[in-house]
Amino acid sequence: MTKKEFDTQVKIIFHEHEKLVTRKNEVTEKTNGTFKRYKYPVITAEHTPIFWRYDLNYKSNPFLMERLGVNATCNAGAIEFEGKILLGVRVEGNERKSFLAIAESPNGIDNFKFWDYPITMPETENPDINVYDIRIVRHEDGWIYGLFCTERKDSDAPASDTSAANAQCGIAKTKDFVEWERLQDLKTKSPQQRNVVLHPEFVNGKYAFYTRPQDGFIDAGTGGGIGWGLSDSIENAVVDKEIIIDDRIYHTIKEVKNGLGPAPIKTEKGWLQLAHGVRNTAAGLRYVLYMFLTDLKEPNKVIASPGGYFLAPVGDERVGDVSNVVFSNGWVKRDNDEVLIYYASADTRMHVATSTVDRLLDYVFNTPPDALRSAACVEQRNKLISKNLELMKN
Ligand code: M1P
Repeated sequence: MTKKEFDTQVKIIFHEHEKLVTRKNEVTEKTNGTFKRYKYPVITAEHTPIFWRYDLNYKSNPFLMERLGVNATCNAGAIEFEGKILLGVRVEGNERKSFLAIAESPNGIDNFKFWDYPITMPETENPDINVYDIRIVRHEDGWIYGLFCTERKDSDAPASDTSAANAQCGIAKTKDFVEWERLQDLKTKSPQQRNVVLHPEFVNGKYAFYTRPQDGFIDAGTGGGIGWGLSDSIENAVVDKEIIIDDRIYHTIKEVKNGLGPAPIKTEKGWLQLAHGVRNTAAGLRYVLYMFLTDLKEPNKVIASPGGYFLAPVGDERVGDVSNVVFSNGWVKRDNDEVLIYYASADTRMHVATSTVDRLLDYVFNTPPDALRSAACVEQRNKLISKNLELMKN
């Protein structure tokens, strides 16, 4: 490639990138009344800056190759900050390591642009091998916290097992998303933790954590369920007593495992909670999103629990690195009560769906609970059918 060809090609890739990140998003026409989906993913690997991937120097990269490719952008935490929507995106390089990076949008629907540098997350004395799935929480103590999974090789595993890993909850705090102070990892009695979320308010004067105790890296084992525990400190967070507030249940969408998504949204009627539920199939694990509501004063008490999934992968969302997966760890309630729900599909790309607090409350209160048996489900459906047929007669 001549220098002239190189320069032309550089212009083309920058132009294509700009077109992609400034593309207007559109609501898809089909809606189920609960939320609206959007036509385009809000962030893909191609949204990451060109200068994160290519060496733009002709001398050191005469073929204009991507030197550090990006494989996926998924599982983003979310927050409204200084009038903008920020996503703390899990960016996965071609080498499989994830890192966290802020992408910002004026409206939360499109035009997401990454800040120039990813987050430089400080480490504890025990270096992380992989960090991912940040939950961003503005806490009433005045700090913004990021709780994320820190994964390290399982040092107790036999040498022949090169994939045994240990997952724990890393904690860091920030005021501006640039400077982060790393705190000690959360300590619990469970061998492993993932999907840990900080409750935004003190409970009985303590920091409150939603946890997901598990025995192994993939298998929940005898653990599992969405747990809850309190800690006196956030700098050295310790949850001594962990109770399960939302269990796994046979033959439901959360039969194999579940985990809380983002920090809950406070409403007049309770805390809106978004979580993922996992079941097994012949094609592998299927991850869907579900919702429930917890009590305003006792956020660990479930007061409404609609049956089934809230959002499941459809169309292109079904396919990617880990197919048949949707995962959410970020949503934003705006001042007008609109809720922007960020979810990743197939561990590959980020999407947005929109709803409102009113709709979500209606959803959690008025969607019938899982009746747990086919016959009981038919009974539930027959009630709906006869009510409607009666109405349709007139
Ligand atoms: O691959 C699907 C998801 O698997 C894990 O979720 P969980 O902790 O519930 O098993 C996580 O690794 C998550 O990042 C991933 O999206």
